[in-house]
Amino acid sequence: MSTAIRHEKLKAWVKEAAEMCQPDEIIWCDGSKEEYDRLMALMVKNGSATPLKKRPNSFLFRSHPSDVARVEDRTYISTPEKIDAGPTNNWIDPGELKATMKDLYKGCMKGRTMYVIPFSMGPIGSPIAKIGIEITDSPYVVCNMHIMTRVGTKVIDALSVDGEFIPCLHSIGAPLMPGQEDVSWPCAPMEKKYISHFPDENLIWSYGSGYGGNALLGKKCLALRIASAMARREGWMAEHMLILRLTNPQGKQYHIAAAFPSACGKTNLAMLQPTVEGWKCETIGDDIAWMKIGPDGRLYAINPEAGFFGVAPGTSYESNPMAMNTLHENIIFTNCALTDEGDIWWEGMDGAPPAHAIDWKGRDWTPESTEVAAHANARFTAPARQCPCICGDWEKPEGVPIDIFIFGGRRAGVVPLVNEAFNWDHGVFLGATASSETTAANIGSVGNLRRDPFAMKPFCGYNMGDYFQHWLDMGDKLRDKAPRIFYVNWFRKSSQGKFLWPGFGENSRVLKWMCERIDGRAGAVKTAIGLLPDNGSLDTKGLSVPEANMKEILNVDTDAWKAEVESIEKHFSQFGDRLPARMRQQLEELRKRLG
Ligand code: SAT
Ligand code: MN
Repeated sequence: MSTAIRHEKLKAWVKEAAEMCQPDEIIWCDGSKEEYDRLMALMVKNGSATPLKKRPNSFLFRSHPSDVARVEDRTYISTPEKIDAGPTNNWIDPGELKATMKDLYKGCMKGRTMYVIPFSMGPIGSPIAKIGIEITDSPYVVCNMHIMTRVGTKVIDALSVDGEFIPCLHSIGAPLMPGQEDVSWPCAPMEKKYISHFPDENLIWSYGSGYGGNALLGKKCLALRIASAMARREGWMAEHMLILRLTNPQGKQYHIAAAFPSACGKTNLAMLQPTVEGWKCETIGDDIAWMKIGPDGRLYAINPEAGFFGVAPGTSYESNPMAMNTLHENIIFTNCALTDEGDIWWEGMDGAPPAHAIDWKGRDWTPESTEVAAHANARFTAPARQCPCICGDWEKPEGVPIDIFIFGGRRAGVVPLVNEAFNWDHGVFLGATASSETTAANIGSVGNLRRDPFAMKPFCGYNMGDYFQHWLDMGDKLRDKAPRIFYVNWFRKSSQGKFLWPGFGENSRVLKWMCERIDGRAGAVKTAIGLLPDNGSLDTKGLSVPEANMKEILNVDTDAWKAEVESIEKHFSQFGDRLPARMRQQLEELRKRLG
């Protein structure tokens, strides 16, 4: 394939990387099935992949116990000025960071193969799509990229001789010396891991980790951190959002884009099976939305990815039957447990746990074991086209017109099931103040409350204060064509610590209310925090939630919200003069409404 490359800049970049990393060999990936099969066979042979007897063409990987999730405190936004990375990002001066990383990259691929992966985020040829080239020394990354993005010769053709591409350099940081035996998941120690972004140059350098968002650079690094900075410069949006299509019994379609932090159920919501009669849901994306204003002035969204990198534990026929039915074949599983029958297993799967399994660390496991069998951030990598409810238009180059934005998080208290923003600025305020209890998707403690604006805290490639302003600017451009904005919390608990809302398919009731709000058919009461469903406008027919619980999940506790205002004030103060005046004004108005 290398003979076909006529893009001088690309060739020069690959040559430069090869001189620095010194691989034994360079392979240009063509994205073919043959390539995928060959690399998988290689990884089965060297012991890093286990083929699953029960699932055709599916494989289990076990990562190094230290390399199990995104490493936010090793992730950098390296802008010339620190202030442009903002208070929510780690920053190192680009000159210094590049010098440090060049030292690490020097000879880092010795004894290994360098793979050059041309990939497209978004359908090739879509006006919203972008091309990236990932260089990696991990065949696991190549196979995951095959599923998660559109890889191959077509991308090289689309680039032609001088097309724009985003260079993404990745190394696991584990050179192999002559005679040295390889391990099944090579990676570098934590203090040598760097996930670095140079947004001014559209450049990504990742070192030391082979896991998920640290290594599959098309996903969080390109499609969110670099793309968010590009989107601001170019007047579009790159968001941490699922995209779904809801169709009502009359056949009217609504497109919803929803932002939740990692591991808060985006994949479940994206594949929702409505319990309300006559409504239908189809999936367009489960993690990332790229949106541009179309010729008609509306906001159009594409899913830049081609697969799902979903959290495995908790996924079941009960919680997400569509995901379960996506996973029968052609799947990469990482850090799940292995059953004696040659299938995978994880906590929260339907039915009884296996009597014996091999856990994610490769040890014997039984239900009596004190540790979990699958890591809490165990993942499946699945082709989106295999999802039974994938929308026929999921690859439409121009995207789908968004009617509704939803923000949310995981909050045991205070935040009601649903509320609607009074207007765009208020909606941006709801996004800017979104909060959630932390999950296992990032390394760190679980269950702490953190403000995660627009679920973008770990993914915004520039100053978050400027990002709020970008949202306001987009609203100014969209005006009456702007999507309506809602905030949800599926995770509110009773004083006994029980979830008040059943969630999953029943969330369709809340989505239905939103659609009916748009159509002017559902009522709402004005509260201090937003518009809540009025008596009877939320469809609870056939729902077995006690009246008292319904009351509690829709309750707005003024005192609790006054405390929330203080916490928002503190959250906002970190942005200094980069906080848009319109956001400060929203906070003042909330304070006034609370009395
Ligand atoms: O590891 S990923 O960043 O790809 C998944 C996630 O955190 O959402
Ligand atoms: Mn995500």
